[in-house]
Amino acid sequence: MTQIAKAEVFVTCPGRNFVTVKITTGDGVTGVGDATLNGRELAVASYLKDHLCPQLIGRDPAQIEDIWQSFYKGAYWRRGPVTMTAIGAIDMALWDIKGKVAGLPLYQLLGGASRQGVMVYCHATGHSIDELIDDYAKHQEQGFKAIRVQAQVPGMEGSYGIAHQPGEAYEPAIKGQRPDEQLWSNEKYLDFAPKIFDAIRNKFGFNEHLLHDVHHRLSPIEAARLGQSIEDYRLFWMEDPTPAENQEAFRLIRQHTVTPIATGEVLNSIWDCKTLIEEQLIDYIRTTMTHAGGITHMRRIADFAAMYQIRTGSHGPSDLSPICMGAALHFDLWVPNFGVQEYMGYSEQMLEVFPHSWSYHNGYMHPGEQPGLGVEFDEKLAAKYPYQSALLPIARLEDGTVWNW
Ligand code: GCO
Ligand code: MG
Repeated sequence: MTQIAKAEVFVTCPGRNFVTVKITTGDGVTGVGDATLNGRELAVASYLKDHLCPQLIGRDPAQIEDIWQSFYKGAYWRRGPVTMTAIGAIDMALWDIKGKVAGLPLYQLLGGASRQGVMVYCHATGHSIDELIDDYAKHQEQGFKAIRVQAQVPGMEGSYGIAHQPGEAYEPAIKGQRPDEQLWSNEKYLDFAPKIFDAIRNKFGFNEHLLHDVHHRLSPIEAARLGQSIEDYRLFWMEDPTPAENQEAFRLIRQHTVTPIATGEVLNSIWDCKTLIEEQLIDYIRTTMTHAGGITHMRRIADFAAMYQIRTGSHGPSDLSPICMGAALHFDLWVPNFGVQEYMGYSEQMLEVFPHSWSYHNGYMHPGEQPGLGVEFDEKLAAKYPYQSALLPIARLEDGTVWNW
């Protein structure tokens, strides 16, 4: 294989912004990686264009580990979402190249399939519990074995995870230069949340795995109370019950409830989840390829988690590009301690820009047999959709205090 000849960065907005890295070798093999950091896309694009891509030219694309280590240690300023997303995208693109050169899909390079398919969870949402029930039924018909449920807290239009219009896909980033501000109350949420699970289990029984995202909004003691109050509904997980910057905060939740806990979508390195894993404070680790340093670093996190019987449950929102989804499905098919994979889906417009080989059947996905990641990037089509500024919202409590969104 020849050296790296080109490393390019593309920002495109086929309905939402995606950042893509494309690496080309001297003999014309290409690899792609996802570098999308929702609401902060251009910061990663600049980190890549201005700092990492020039250093790649002339390097041996086969040296994935050495390139990873030199970008991580060589920056001196380690970790953080911008740095780790940039490194993650390059890492994915290099694995893509390695797969194409070897003529093997990524999961074969990692060690082969550990299962026949990847169980994915979808999102059911509603402005009311009745609307949620209808949406749940639709997803059940599509064969999903695991369903995340979110419903709007009465009077709180800013409830996390609710589609703007019934039947529409949920999209948190809002176009514009200033973030949208949304009203929130922990007390009202705590009062309402158990009613969601009660309604769903009463209507549909215990056939599907039930998931729920608290989206970092509770204090540890509130989260402990929520976890305890919903134990009988046997959730697959309660996600991000409290912010995880302070990993020790999860001790308190753990002491009080057997509701399983998932966290990690905003964490970027093995260090960010060290205590959570070592003290078995969580059951599922949600780090992703894109935001946690690519395949090379995710493999390290998953192996570390396996020692403590913690399983993977990677973040898979539509604000990570189909390239990340492809990489994640290969990883999930291989990783021994797999739990579940989030799959929010994409619009037709988005999928046209990223032709892919993965498939969905009856609750399970498969990455396909194409060499590498099995996802391509249509540069020409992408150029028709220029970047549009869009930001994630801010949550405020009823007295105006800024809260965790
Ligand atoms: C999830 C997430 C997302 C995030 C989004 C932010 O569990 O899917 O919480 O919906 O809010 O990725 O950009
Ligand atoms: Mg989440």
